[in-house]
Amino acid sequence: MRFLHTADWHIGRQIRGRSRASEFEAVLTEIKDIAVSENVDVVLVAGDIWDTNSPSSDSDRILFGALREFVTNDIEVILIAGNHDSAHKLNAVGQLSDLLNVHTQAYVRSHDAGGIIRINRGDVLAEIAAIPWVPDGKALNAIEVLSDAQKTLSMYQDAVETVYSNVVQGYTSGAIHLLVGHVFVDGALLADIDGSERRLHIDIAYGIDKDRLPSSPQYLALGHIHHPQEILGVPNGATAYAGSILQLDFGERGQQKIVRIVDLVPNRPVQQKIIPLTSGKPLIELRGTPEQVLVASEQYKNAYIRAVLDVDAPEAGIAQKMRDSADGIVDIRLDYDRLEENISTVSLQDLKPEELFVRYYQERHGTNPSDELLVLFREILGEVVNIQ
Ligand SMILES: [Mn+2]
Repeated sequence: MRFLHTADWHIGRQIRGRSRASEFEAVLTEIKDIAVSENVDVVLVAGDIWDTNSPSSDSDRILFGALREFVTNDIEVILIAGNHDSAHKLNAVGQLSDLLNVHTQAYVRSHDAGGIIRINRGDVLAEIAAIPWVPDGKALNAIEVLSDAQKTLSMYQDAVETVYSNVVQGYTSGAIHLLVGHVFVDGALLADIDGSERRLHIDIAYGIDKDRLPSSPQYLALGHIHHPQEILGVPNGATAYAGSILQLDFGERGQQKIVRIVDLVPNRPVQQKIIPLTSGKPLIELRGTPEQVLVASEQYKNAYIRAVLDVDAPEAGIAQKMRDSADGIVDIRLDYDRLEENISTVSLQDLKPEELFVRYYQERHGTNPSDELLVLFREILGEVVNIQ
């Protein structure tokens, strides 16, 4: 049986207030085309289907349109809830979509109460342990949450391990054994930009060590981390994040988005391959003076651009000016020498309004306000004082 593993669709996500609806439509069409041409039996969506827990009607239209295409092509779908999704909403969708072989797993269920989704294709049976995001609020009670952070994180990990090992107990012999989950695995790579790797660890985030994942599934199809990657050194040997399907924010710039095609037969190691996705606009960062960035942006007509500007000091209105000059620029950062942070012990009550303003400005922008700005401040302050 052939599976397509994808995750973290985040339908409805915008970038700095701009809609990406047409990109979502394009990439979901691309995924459907891949599934059809690769003769996929089942599409696994490992959570974070929507970007928010109250998605717009337009986001629903995009999702249901994509599901309809899979159904029309006789491809079954499994959707599990991620931390961004409303589990109740996914459960509601499932009441009807189940009839069309679009299976949902909104809540954590034990192996004997629906934790395993069974799919028959021809004479092959696949048993898919479907485990949505385990909400920390459900996994931990109030007393546990009140203990120190390390203890809380370790109790969460125990809870996740218990859930995962419970659900896979439902496997029967002779079937394909798969797991689809939305979970953070310790040490996962968040980003690798300009040679600097960023990894996340379970000493600061709710997650689980890879050694505590179950070994009985032939493949663990994971969602949650947006950087596509295989997790190496896991007990079962085949565990991967599919990653998101568009570069969703500038931390994901440069990432090649993909889907994974996974072939499974009972009791055999998995065969897998990666297919790159080409839809959606790239996210890039350009650095230099405002003029240099504008010139460079000419080459990136089809990208969302973060401009990191070399300036001497913050300049009012520069962000708007840049956005107006080049359509692709959606994010502006200013790069200038910032004052050393000094932790002040002065009580705010002892400061005059102008001193307060200067300190606020220093903290916000890392430099001193210009003389013109101070003149303006005094003028406005004068007016306010007169009103009073
Ligand atoms: Mn996500």
